[in-house]
Amino acid sequence: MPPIPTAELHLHIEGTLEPDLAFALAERNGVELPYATQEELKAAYSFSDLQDFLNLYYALMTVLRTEDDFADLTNAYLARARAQGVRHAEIFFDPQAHTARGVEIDTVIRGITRALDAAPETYGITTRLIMCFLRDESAESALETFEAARPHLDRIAAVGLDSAEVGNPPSKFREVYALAREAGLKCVAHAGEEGPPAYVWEALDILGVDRVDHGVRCLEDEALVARLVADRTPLTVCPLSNVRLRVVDRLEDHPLPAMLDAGLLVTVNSDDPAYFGGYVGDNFTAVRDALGLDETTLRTLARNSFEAAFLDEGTRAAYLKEVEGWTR
Ligand code: ES4
Ligand code: ZN
Repeated sequence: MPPIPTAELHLHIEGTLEPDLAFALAERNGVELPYATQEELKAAYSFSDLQDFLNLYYALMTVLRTEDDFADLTNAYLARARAQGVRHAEIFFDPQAHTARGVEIDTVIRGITRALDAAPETYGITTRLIMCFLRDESAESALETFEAARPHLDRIAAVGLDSAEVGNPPSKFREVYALAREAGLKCVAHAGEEGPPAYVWEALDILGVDRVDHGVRCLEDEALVARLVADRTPLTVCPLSNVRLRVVDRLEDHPLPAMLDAGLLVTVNSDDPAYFGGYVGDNFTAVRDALGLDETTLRTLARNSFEAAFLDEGTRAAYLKEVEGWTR
């Protein structure tokens, strides 16, 4: 059975760092990891919440130091994504997680874009790059990061907001989002993962986001659901992530069917696939099996991903045709 063609819209490139590549890069760069073996590292992949995961995520990415490292990481993701049906990927990166430890933003962007530039030919995948601000860092740091990225804005499609949500509402980043919009960038933000519906309202009304990342907690607020449906604001849902970070207890309890029933423009994505047990095709298979989704629903989810993508209309139409042509 060929995988269903999809666009992946919620994917942290640092979250694709698999244990084998992490150890290889640690060796190559002379970085000491606090784990002796891959088995010892893998034992740390049981998370109690978002912060618990973020601690490992930031610790492991210290092996990423050179332009080649970022290109290798990105190529490894693209190869796996292609095997799982991804035709278009909109990829987050966290510049502050690298600049804070002395890796220049130019190094990060050059490495990632080297792989992305070759991706249509090498993997048959089109891409966009989304620069995220760490919401647990200051608003000033986000502004500095945006200015440091200015020479590269032609390579950046959108800005996003990630890291520890609770206590760091979208309103904190009003200014940098205004600058991003002035510069012609699209805007997205993580909201309503661990944080309350009020954070989703702020992302919409204060940041003016074009998509909401996660957003699963919107279901707690009827008026918010009505707003998201009326505006057709896409939500990039990450089912396996939600289970691993204990946003939901079990995949069988995931609100994805309720979100679809409410008329929300929902997509399925992998978030940090090296940490959460699967890439986008694995997420599709898991929700199909746990939630009993039929072929029509899977096709709707795939169609939604291309509707929600930052694509020109010709390319979008071509991808939608691929979805209609897919047979299990
Ligand atoms: C993230 Cl799952 C998740 N949530 C918020 N920030 C993140 N950064 C990487 N993965
Ligand atoms: Zn995420």
